[in-house]
Amino acid sequence: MTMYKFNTVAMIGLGYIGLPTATVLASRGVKVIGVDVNQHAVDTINRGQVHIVEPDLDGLVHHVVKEGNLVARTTPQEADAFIIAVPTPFMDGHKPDLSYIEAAARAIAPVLRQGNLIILESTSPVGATEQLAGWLAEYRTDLSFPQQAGDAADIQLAYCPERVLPGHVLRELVENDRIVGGMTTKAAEMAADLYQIFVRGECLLTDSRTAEMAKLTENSFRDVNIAFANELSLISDKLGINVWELIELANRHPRVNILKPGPGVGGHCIAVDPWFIVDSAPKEARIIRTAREVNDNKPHHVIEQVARAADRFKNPVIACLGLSFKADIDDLRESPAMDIVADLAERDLGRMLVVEPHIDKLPNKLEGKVEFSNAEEAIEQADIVLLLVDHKQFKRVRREKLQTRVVIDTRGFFWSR
Ligand code: SAJ
Repeated sequence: MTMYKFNTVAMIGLGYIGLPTATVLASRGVKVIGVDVNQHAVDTINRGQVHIVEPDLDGLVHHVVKEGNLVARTTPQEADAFIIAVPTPFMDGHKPDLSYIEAAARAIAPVLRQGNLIILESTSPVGATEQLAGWLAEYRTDLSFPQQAGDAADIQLAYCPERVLPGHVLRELVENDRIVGGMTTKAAEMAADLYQIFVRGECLLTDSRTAEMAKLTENSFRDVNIAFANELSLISDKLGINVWELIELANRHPRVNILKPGPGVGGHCIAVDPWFIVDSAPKEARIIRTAREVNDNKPHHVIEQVARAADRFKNPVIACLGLSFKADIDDLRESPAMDIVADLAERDLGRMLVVEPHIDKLPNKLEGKVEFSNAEEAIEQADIVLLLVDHKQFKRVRREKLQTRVVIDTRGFFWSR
């Protein structure tokens, strides 16, 4: 049974997490004020359109804006609850950069009132929610915060990480279990009531530090496991073993489940979050740090493989299949495939034909350096075929075409028993 009511919620940050969350809340009848410093994003949303790509989001945004339940603005206004979903990149030396959270604190401080709940959703190092509460207490000396008054504080704060998979955000927002970490018990209970407006999964209550660490742990778990697979691919190359066959066989063990090697780990989370743990506990986080290094090194290994293959030809044609950071999406940011292609182009190894079915033209970084092509044409002309992303479109590639070419298959896409 819910105790706390939230009629208006302000979402600070309308990016890949903030906008879908704001939209789903609004679709449940909550009045949502979306806040973003990006005027273009605000204008786009207020027209009922989207500035990011996520399946089915456009239709839902259109609907909630038309109904008047979602309004975007560049500055916050009063609300019952504030959810902060701003970026937390890292700075030099892999140190977390909390400046966007600090800016959000500055922006909401003037409009806070007694009884408010503030939820931090941005992936953050352990202690960030307490830090946020500290900043707010400096700006608003007239209000009390959990570090001063516990459950009786005027303002309550909680940390509730998102864990949705890009490409499945609208479904996972509703279905996934949610970790709700309060700075106080009351904060956790309030936040759980808010999430229960749209979450069908379970809300699991804990404290804010455990919740912060849980988010980092989930992505580090995946990073460490991918690193194990990537390390196996290097060892197998050295020992003349087919890593895909090796993993398939080992995975027949009832308690072994090895992930897939690839050209490296991309995206905005898995390659970043583990560093927040390393930064907080550098001496202790040894496997986590090494996993990051192993995964970051994988693109160099692929580049060396291609360079060695290219040495065997005079002016080879190299077909590169895929640029995005993982299969069946159009997101080229933080993509190892992009880095590999850009590096190979710089080395001038031969003619490079690049295929990415999810975009219409080459990204600026590659413009003029490689040729944009389609899979069939590129493979037809190629001496070397480099498979970087396992897009489903590449399933149509005719295997016999590959037999006369050097194939470097970073995802085991063309391999089968
Ligand atoms: N990858 C491999 N081998 C694998 C699996 C993935 O090389 O076996 C690579 C992918 O190609 C990609 C990268 O890892 O380059 C990351 O892809 P992903 O699909 O594992 O994850 P993301 O970054 O799209 O989303 C992750 C998810 N976290 C976990 O699965 C623990 C998602 O649930 C989080 O919400 C998201 O990070 C986030 O925002 O933190």
